[in-house]
Amino acid sequence: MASKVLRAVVLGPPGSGKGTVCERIARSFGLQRLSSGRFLRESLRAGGEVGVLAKQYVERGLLVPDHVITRIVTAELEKRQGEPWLLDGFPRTLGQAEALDRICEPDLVISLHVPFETLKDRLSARWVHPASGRVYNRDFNPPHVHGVDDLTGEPLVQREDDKPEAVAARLRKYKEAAKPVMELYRSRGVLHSFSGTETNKIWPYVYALLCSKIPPVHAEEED
Ligand code: G5P
Ligand code: MG
Repeated sequence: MASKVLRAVVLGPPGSGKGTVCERIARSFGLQRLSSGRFLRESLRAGGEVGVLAKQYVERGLLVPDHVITRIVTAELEKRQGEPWLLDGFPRTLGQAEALDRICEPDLVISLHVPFETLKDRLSARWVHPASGRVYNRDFNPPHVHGVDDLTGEPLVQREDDKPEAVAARLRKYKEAAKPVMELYRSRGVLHSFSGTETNKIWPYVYALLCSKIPPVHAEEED
């Protein structure tokens, strides 16, 4: 099979499993995962101009303004011209999708649909270690000791925006912003949607779709 440079996007609301699915795709197909959330967290830690601008939004779980996130992500993509990539969590608005098109139109868009109640439960079960950004989940990947970071032994906290009332508002806002993005990709015929309450059940379908586009570098792993 002729090797194809694949540029793929994984979309989905907060807590839908984008990070988990992207990790598996990256491992199985050797694609480079580019996470907008991770770039933002790195900018926050670096404390430069962009980090200061983004901080107030990220801490509250609000969408960072388009011009800020677009600047960060397009700079990363420009470094990788001609290479395959996998975008995790970008674009989330029509403005971002248009900015991405100016660099490269994605070949494949994976959209994760998880019921609202499941997302609410998942996010309100999330606990973080503020100093490192390590994320735990009470049910899916709990810390070794309840309420305590595995590596440092420091206490875990719940983000303000992961409390149930705040989660509902975040999910509503996500949906409004994402709708025109989905419509754009659907109209181009590149959108593939996957629904379910468990990442482990969605994964085999995502894997099969990717296999129809590029050869895997590692056989499917169970985890
Ligand atoms: P992020 O970092 O992109 P979110 O809020 O969109 O953050 P998050 O939390 O990273 O999304 P995810 O990647 O969709 O979620 O999901 P995940 O991390 O794989 O899984 C979520 C949790 O559920 C984990 O604890 C995981 O272990 C668990 N889990 C996964 N699957 C299952 C399952 O099957 N069962 C169970 N029980 N648990 C499971 O963005 C962070 C912030 O940056 C800004 C925003 O402020 C955003 O809030 N930002 C942007 N702003 C504007 N535009 C953009 N494009 C932006 N990108 C980021
Ligand atoms: Mg994520």
